[in-house]
Amino acid sequence: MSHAAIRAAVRGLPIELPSWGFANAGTRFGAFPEPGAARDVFEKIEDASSVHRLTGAAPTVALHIPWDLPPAGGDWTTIADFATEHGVALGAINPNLFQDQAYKLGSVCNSNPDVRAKAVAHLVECAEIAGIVGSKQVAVWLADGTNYPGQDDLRSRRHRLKDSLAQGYAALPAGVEMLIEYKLFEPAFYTTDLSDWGASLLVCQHLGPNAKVLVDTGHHGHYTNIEDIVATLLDEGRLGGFHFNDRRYADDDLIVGSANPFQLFLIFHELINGNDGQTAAPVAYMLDQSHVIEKKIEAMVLSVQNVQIAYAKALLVDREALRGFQLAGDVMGAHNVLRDAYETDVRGILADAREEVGLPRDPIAALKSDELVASRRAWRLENPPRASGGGLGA
Ligand SMILES: [Mn+2]
Repeated sequence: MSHAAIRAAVRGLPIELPSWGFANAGTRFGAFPEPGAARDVFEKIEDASSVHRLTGAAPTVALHIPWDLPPAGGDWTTIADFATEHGVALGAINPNLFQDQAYKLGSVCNSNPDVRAKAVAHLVECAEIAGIVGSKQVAVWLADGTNYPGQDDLRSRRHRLKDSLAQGYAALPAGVEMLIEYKLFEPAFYTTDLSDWGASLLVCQHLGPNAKVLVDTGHHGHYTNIEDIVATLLDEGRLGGFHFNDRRYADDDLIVGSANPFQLFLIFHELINGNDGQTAAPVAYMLDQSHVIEKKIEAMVLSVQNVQIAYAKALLVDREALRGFQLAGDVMGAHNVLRDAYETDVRGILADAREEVGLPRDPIAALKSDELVASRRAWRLENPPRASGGGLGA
């Protein structure tokens, strides 16, 4: 593929930023606030818009309800308008079905019908918010599961799961998808009600065509072949999108491409293969990262760049040569086609892709001297937030 085609394809890949990645977060061991970090939905949108202004690649920001709420007297239109004024739009709406005290033993799978009704009402609320702000997805992740054998009846939980999610699905506005995320374990440590891609796919098939699987790259067991899952889901028409992040041991929410960039490259190779061989499949590309010790905006800019690097390398794969080697049974020939692409330094191509449309060649260097980002940080140190915020560890 020509470098011009690669530059155009990379510029055409929208990467959604998570509002929660800009706020002060922590682990259960402690939190280390970054002075001037975003405290409310307005400030998160400001910071996301900075990443988009510097990279040109992050036009939407995902919201998490109720970590992101309009201020008293405001409504969701206020938030959507604020985003528009800052050159971005609102992306996936993420319900929170894990933090309320009522969810101690689960949300949509809880044996208590009152708790399930509360969880369903929240799903319906998030579907309505998606309709108001123009979101294309409601992205559902459940903390539901059990910690001990015998704690609950597994098949009953499964029936509750399908029944509850069907009620949320029925509330989706036209054109809005429900993305169903899975996670092997944590916070539940014995069973998880949606523990892998197969469990999510079965639920999606039960719900209907607008339910699709959301692959969070941090939510698998060690050595799981994520690119193989991607190829399968894409082939079944049920790949809804990604929550990109990276990890070494478990769901660490580290910067995507920091620990295993080769895996990210192979995922993009399948996304191009499963589409038209020219561009990655049009699914939702979202980051899901929570930065504890990183500088938050810089971490997002680097994440965007890492995704673009993986994509550009996958675009470099000589697919015609690859097919030839595969059909000829030339194992090493085929493997070397992928290696050649992966070993290519694409940073110059990406810098050219930015410069061509008036963006900084080096967005991180530009960020470090950005006056608007600095002035916003200074303002936050002197003024109270404009809305209530919150989030894990905040
Ligand atoms: Mn996720």
